[in-house]
Amino acid sequence: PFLQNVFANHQFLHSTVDTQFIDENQELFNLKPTQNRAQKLLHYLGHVMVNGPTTPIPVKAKPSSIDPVIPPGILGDPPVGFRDILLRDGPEGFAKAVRAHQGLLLMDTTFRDAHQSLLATRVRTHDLKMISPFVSHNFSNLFSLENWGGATFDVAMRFLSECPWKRLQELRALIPNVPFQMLLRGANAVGYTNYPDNAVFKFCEVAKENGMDIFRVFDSLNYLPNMLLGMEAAGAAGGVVEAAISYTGDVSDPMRQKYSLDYYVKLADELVKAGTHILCIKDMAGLLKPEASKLLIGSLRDRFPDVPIHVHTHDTAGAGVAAMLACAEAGADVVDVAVDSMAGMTSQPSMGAIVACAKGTKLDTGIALEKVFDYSEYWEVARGLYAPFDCTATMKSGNADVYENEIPGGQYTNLHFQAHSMGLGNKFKEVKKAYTEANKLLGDLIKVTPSSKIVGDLAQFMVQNNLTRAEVEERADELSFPLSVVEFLQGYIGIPHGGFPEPFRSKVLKSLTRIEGRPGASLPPMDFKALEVGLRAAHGDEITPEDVMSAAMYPKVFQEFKEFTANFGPVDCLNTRLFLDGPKIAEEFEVELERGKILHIKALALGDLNKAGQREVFFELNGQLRSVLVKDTV
Ligand code: 3PY
Ligand code: ZN
Repeated sequence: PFLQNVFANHQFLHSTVDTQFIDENQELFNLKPTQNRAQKLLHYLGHVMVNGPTTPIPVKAKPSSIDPVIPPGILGDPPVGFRDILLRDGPEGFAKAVRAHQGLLLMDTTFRDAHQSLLATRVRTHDLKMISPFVSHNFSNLFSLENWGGATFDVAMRFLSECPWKRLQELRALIPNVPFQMLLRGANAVGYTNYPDNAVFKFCEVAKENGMDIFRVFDSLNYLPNMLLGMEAAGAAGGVVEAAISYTGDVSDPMRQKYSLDYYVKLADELVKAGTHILCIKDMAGLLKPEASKLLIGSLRDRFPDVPIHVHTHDTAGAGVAAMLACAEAGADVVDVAVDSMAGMTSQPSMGAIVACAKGTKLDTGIALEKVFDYSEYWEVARGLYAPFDCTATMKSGNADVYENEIPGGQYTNLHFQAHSMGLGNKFKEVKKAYTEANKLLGDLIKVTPSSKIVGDLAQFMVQNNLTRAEVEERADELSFPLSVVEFLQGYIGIPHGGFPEPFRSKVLKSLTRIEGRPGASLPPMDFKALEVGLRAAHGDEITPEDVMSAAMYPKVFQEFKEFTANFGPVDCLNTRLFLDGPKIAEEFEVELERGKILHIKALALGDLNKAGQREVFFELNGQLRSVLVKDTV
């Protein structure tokens, strides 16, 4: 299968050539990258065998040795789903159909938020693809499948060395009937900072072209100008706009007045006025209690009889199922769940529990429980492959203390990991307490990416420097705060509800500039053409419009990802155990580079350390002996 090139030329390999050889044999230097993808993958596998995983591993655990099995039930074409309605009737028609639907609809978060919350966002395209035909055939009545956006974009490139766009394209091909949903951080798109407006618009356009359907748009401060920008961008791309109000506080507690029922209803008015197709309550920390659900969703239902309402929550305290059932009772059209084995704790409430509880009632989901069991079994085993990232290694349960600290699901898990790695048993309690205090210091914020990170950074700063809230307030003009905190106070992510905390802000900023209004409005537009030219110069001509967007969002991460793949090839083709752990000696396996192009590989031996600190790793590749030299860095 390999074309003749210099690497297969006897004369060249034995160094009996001079530069004239190049002139006389130009065709041998036609090196298409595809020709050595196999060799690059061997290099990767050798590297992992010698040095361990290339991605940081938070837990000392090995991927399980059991492979997930695809359940039966994938015959013929998949049934018609809500995406067929969307393609036929457009976003408005789709919204009408959702509103008219009898029974409760579900969004499945297993492909995004569930693993972002439980497995450090590490689930790879390989394992998503395996189960995708089953989802398409057996969950055709889902409202949507959340499979993109949030932290997945960054993590795919940074830690999994795979292209987030390729993930979207491949899943789209396998699931044509269920709408795909993504989380768009408003003017922050899929990043942590504000981007120029044209970058947000272009991002949505390319996402829609690659198969994205529904854009859940939020802003981490519920700052309306940022939200409107994101909504406009998603709408202009032709997507379904789902404006999401981030929920904090407790509308059922008369003592909590800052984020009152009135606050949420007024914000919803603005979003409906701006033409959102769907209205979402995004309860990122899992604070929405059943009583609050009745009040909030009941009010929104009465006020907007024609607008579909979608509710997102996390099960951190353990009340997620009760809350989502209360939301549905109060008139929500769609609630978010994750399949059972990927549900609970800081993830979403369990799909199986909701399907079972709604069965036979007016909220019946129409989803077959047996199919949920099969789906759950797949993920239970697949989850074992991600043992090095599983929060249950250290976190044994959810905790109702979230009603006090209000830490969003994904961040709760991250902070737990971090506190645990500091080696002190009670550190997490201290961090959570500091988080509560830091939030108060900053004026009681909505806390979700990126505002949650700012509160977390301040909390960590307080723990590290042993500072109380009163001390921080008193010494605000002399402390050197984390950059994220300073920039927040400067107005870099927008303006919080109720304004910035004073005199704290003035004491910290002194003469530093303050941004007025929407931060993105003062950023110059991004020059995509110049960006593309630069990328071609750096990485060759195979730069796609999707690559340009990756670089626009994460320039450094994209560059490192390209360098990694230039060295190690398409590692997304490897199964997860091989990716994380490499093969065992004498193990034989197959790698599908692309449809029908399969490599047969056997790991043969690991050589001794040579004088240059390297080891030779021997493989059999499609029946031929190959070896790679790997620097031993352990
Ligand atoms: C994200 O922004 O990634 C979130 O999941 C917020 O809930
Ligand atoms: Zn979430």
